[in-house]
Amino acid sequence: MEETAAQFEIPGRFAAASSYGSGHIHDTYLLRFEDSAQSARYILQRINTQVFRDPAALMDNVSRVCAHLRQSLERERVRDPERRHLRLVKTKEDRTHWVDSNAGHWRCFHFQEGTRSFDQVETEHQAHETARAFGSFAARLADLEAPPLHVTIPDFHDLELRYAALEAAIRSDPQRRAKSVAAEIDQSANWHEKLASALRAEGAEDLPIRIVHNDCKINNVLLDAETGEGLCAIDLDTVMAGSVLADFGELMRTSSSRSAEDEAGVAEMAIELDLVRGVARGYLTDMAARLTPQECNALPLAGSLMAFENAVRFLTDHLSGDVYFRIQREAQNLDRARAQLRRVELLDAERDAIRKIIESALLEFQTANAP
Ligand code: ADP
Ligand code: GN1
Ligand code: MG
Repeated sequence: MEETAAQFEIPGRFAAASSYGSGHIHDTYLLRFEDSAQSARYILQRINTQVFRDPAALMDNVSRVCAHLRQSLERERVRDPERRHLRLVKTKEDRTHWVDSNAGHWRCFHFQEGTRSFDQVETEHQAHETARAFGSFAARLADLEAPPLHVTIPDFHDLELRYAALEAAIRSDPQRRAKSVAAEIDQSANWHEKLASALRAEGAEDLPIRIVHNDCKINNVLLDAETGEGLCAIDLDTVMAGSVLADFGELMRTSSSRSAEDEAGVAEMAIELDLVRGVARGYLTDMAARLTPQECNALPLAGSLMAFENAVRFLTDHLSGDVYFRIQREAQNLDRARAQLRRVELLDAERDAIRKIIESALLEFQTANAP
């Protein structure tokens, strides 16, 4: 680790490195460097190149997004701009990343001190601040200058392709697990049909394409450790053209229930409307004025859609032998899939209540931000 860290433009001497965080994709390490006066921390990541096939394009996106956010925050004289965007540490050769002799691709960020990320939502304030940070992020990127961002993962939120991948995994069944998850496969088929017709009914199939984060789960945001203020959207690898439903839906999926992503006790799981209000009011603070009527109309479906998409992906990975999402224990991807299927059911059952909350937040912020 010391040799890798030495490739980056970090002052002082290497003091320590340890594994960090609970992301499912990259290998993330926390570094500490010291000099006689002080110590400073950094995040060092080995990029998952199975998932991101073109790491140079990926890093081009990340570096442009970071620079654009910095300019936007500085132009508007927002307080503490450096706490509100990821800051890349370049290599000693002024590159965005370093490639080791085993073709490992490494990058480094300043550690955002005085912040915290959560794997699970606890309060309405957290839901609000998480969503507020992602809404502000999307609003600031709306005027990103050309060229378009690279597509880092093709068809990332194409639900039909995700579902086709599940069907292929069921057919090939390399781990012989399909029989034991027949109930989850059946549920998935039912939701696939129901949600596809709901999408058509809501006219939500052809929404405008805008720059979105594409991975707005709760632990991809840093909140102020003292005040809980939403500061910094992180995990910028999937920032690219997409639909508002991906971001709003992922926020609803991860921040509308006080339960873990792999919650085993699904019977006790609940969607809580105070959290739904937090997500809606937080996200729409900066985004309400930008959304078309068609997008607004589709928002109440977004949570069920993203819960279903993640259920399908987790179940596919369980059947495939856990090759995509990192697991800490046997059958964790199955527990994740079950918990997401339960969220689909709960979010779908609350769709009318969710719509009312969204409508009231739209009214609040469209009025507040009217010219
Ligand atoms: P993954 O794609 O594997 O989820 P992330 O980029 O989300 O990787 O990083 C994993 C975790 O590391 C995050 O959830 C967060 O807790 C922490 N983290 C990442 N970057 C920073 C940073 N610059 N400052 C503080 N914590 C960070
Ligand atoms: C992954 O990278 P991470 O852990 O923040 C995944 C998301 C999933 C999420 C489910 C690039 O997010 O799409 O929704 O796990 N990221 C990628 O927890 O596939
Ligand atoms: Mg992450």
